[in-house]
Amino acid sequence: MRAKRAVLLAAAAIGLGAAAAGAQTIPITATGTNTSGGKDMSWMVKCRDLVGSSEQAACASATTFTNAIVVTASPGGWVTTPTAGGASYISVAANASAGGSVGENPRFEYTFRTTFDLSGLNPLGTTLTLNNFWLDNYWVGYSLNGGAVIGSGISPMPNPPNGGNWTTPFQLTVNSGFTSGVNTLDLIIQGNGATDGILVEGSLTAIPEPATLLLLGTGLAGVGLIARRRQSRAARGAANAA
Ligand SMILES: [Ca+2]
Repeated sequence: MRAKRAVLLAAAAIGLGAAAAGAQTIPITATGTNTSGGKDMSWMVKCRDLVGSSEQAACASATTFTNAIVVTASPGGWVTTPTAGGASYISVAANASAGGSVGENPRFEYTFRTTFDLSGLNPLGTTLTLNNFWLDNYWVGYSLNGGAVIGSGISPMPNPPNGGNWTTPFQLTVNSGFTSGVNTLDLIIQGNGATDGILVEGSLTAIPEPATLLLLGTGLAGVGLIARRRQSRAARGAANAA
């Protein structure tokens, strides 16, 4: 009876192990969902004046990375904010404007930054998918862990200036450039200074790193050994009783 239970336990452990060895989903914190006092605690923003003459006030308040501001307005053409999933646009100001409408277009560059943790997971087997990605105005690219800025991987391909990107939901897929532990994702856009921002919903899929799989395998072998020992002990006990 005890041996049977041990075998069942071992089988259950193997089942759990198989589930753990499969792909895991790690959420990217959607923009505007982890907030405090109107600030996004999971997303930072940095703003740069491309013309360089006189930074508008809201851009000047974010020349180094600071918590992004949750946008409370929905300009024409933007997806309703917050979305059904709770996400909102983020920017350098609650009205999404770096300092009102300005003549130069694009005038400002924004780098939005978030982090995610791949501890215990294989960076080589990771895929990042932003399945609901809105931006106003222009796509520049993404950067992982301070690497090169990459403009590809987005679908459909955003329009050049004055193309009305804010009416289109984009999808961004990233398959390489990940590292062990905490990763940094930068999304870089440019805007005209009036209603500039991004809205992001997405997640990562990752598989356990080889070392984790090895540990898991060792653990399973141990469980199997215990089960076998219990089984033979039970068999001896039965023989003695007979
Ligand atoms: Ca704009």
